[in-house]
Amino acid sequence: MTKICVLGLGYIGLPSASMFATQGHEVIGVDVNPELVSALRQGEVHIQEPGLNMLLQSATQSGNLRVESAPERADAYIIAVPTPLERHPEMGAPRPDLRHVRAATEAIAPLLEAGNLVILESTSPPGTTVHVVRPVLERNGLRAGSDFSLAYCAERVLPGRILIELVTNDRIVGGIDPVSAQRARDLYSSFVEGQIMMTDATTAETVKLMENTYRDVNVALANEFSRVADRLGIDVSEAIALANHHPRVDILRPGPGVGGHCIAVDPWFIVDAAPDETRLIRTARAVNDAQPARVADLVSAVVADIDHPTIAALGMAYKADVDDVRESPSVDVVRILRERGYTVRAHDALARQAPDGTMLEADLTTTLGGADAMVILTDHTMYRELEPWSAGPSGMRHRRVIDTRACIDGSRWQLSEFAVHLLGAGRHTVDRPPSTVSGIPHPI
Ligand code: SAJ
Repeated sequence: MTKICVLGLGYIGLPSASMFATQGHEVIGVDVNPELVSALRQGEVHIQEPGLNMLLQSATQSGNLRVESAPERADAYIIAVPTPLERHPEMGAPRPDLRHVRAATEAIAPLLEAGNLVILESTSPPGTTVHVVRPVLERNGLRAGSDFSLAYCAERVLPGRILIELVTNDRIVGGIDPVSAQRARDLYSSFVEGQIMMTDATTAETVKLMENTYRDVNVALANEFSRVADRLGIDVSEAIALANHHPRVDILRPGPGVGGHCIAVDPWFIVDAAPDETRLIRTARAVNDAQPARVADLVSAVVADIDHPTIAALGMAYKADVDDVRESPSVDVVRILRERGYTVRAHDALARQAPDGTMLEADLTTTLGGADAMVILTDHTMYRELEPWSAGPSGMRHRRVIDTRACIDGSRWQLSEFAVHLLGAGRHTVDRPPSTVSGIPHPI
């Protein structure tokens, strides 16, 4: 049994700390947010993630997990704090903000003893372990490699499946020397069932960024294909489904843009590290970042014949069946539509608050009541399973749906006299112009 101090109790730190505790390690979970610490001490979980409540409960009940506001001496320290982007218009490309990593490392440094193991888990720019974390930890005279071990090991879990993937995914550990990598591998092997592969710290940091950049570039390609389809008057969903029958083609799905705290962020860490070599990565970011304005343009076209239209925006979370609204493209769509003077009612199946803290609509029926169009921005199960008859009687003023995720069965909605608009379905929008029963509620 090892005493482990986990710094940062967010989407990754909390599940990892709980997992180590249920495997019999003594774990001190640390967070600098006092409200979070007191909520967790009362068993309240701030993250909506299947199974996390139960896992935290059993970790706490086993007596192996304590939640504290400052770190204490341990055998191993795991840093799982956020690494956001710093964005200033005058600065050009966004840059990594490492202040939380620095602060966590500074908090560990005075506690460090010979024989300890320190692991950085936060997604970080290449070189962070060696050039940022190591010098701070060595300030008191101990040397990384000879006196203590230092490694990088990113998580790769998918929100919504965190507890499953934490156990089953392969992991990459990068040591500042082979012993550091082996010690980190041994620690994770207490619950990881996937392969644990070893490399150096900078390679491991870069691998994590490459994985998320790969996904971003591929979503951008799908989004670009949907623009091409609009231009050509073909249906992008049909074209992608057909292309994916090729044995070596797997095109992703177009949508309102890329959100979340990882895929929209991590490519910038590579751009920052190698600005002259990353034209494709920057272009992909620009393509994905332009999607919310494209969705807003489609909404504007659909309600162009209506004075002072009211739009029901469904889905503020960045993807299906999670409650995370950080960096969500839906939020940008709503902002742009409001800037254009529309009344927008924003609803989410799971999240209750917008990122600025304002409350979202509590009830779907009220959100749709009197609306001139509904725009589906997140493919939550609740919206995918929404019945046209349940949207109709709630009194939408006009029966118009913009489905940015191609997630509802459009033909069923059309049978209920809804005009359905999709991104990249030029043929549909050309064949079926928006119905214009201006001002008259449709009878159902
Ligand atoms: N998206 C599309 N079309 C698609 C797939 C995704 O528009 O076909 C959009 C989603 O709607 C969402 C965004 O991309 O807005 C990202 O969603 P995601 O499901 O692709 O990924 P995340 O951000 O939830 O989690 C990613 C995962 N990385 C990869 O799949 C390479 C996860 O494994 C990482 O652990 C996580 O980032 C992270 O924490 O880095």
